[in-house]
Amino acid sequence: MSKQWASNNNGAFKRQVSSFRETISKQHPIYKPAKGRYWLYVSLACPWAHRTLITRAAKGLTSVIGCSVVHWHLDEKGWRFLDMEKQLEDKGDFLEHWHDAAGGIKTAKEDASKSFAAIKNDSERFMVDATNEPHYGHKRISDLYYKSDPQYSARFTVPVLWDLETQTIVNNESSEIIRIMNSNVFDEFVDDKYKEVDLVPEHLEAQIDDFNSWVYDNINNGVYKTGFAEKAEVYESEVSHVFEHLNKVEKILSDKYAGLEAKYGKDDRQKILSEFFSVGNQLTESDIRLYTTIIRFDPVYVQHFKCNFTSIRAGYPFIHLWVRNLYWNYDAFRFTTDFNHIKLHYTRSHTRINPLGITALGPKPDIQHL
Ligand SMILES: N[C@@H](CCC(=O)N[C@@H](CS)C(=O)NCC(=O)O)C(=O)O
Repeated sequence: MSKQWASNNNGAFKRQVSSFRETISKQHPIYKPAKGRYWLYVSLACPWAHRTLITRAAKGLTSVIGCSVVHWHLDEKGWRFLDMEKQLEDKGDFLEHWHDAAGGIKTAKEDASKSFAAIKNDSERFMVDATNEPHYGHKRISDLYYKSDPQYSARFTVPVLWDLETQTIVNNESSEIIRIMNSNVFDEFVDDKYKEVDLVPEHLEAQIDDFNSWVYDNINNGVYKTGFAEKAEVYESEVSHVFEHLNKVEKILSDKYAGLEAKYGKDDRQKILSEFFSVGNQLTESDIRLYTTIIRFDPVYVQHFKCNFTSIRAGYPFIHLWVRNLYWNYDAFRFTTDFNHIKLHYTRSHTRINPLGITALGPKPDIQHL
């Protein structure tokens, strides 16, 4: 059985370092800002890729930087796109789903929400929940890595920010891609209202960096270190770190809420929520980076990664309010969150953790209303 992560002999999970680290700017000798020149390749399941999708939407870049989505199932060769040729050969399946989707009679997505048993785990199934690769007809994310660097020998991760002009990867590190998107280099191509959006304002930058750094190690990557631990002692120590740091976030958000109640009065919930963010009183990159883990926590990490001291909804009222506020009140969050991709990816791809590939149906609902 193939292993989808690297671990050292202490049984601890180690995330690889990203290899393509360029930026985009007017001064850059190669990568200049332009509309339609760059393309983002993502998985809707992946929390790191999800950061880039939220930032792209929040900064109004959806018509400046195009996007392709891989299928939720990660196999031993990595992420794959919708394979149009294969689907055409496999006529029955293709036509059935094509008509469903086009005619709106019954989409595979609706099937999935009723029963995950309707979704097969083989790589041949019709991939309704992926896009094709529109520029080169590539079948896999690995094709992009090899096109960029024929000697590439590390993992084929998403997100990938691609340059259509030089046909190379600009950057495959989400923390840097979101800084590029926030840097205003694309301002001339977006509506005025988006030029005002600054997810890393100068006066909060130090606080954002500090928050991000402990959240990354103990929460974002912490859940992976917990779930991919290969020894009980490693698991037990990592899961404790996760919950210690969720407690820390809960305290920050509960203090923040108390301050906002004092400022606006207990009853002005709308005003309170308009400033209820993790750092400062505005939406920042820290909210985006924390959100992509918290939104996956109850549906996946509690059972699949055994992060089960409690759930967000049962144990963390302020984190729960914060995540629902982002999900229900901000399109950039809600429209980039796909619970089917999220649940199916983890439970059907990590065969060492979940060999039978049965996807837990709960919790119901995936996210509660505000
Ligand atoms: N440092 C990267 C990490 C990205 C990453 O680990 N992506 C995972 C998905 S959640 C991936 O593509 N894994 C594919 C593989 O390892 O084969 C970033 O933040 O951009």
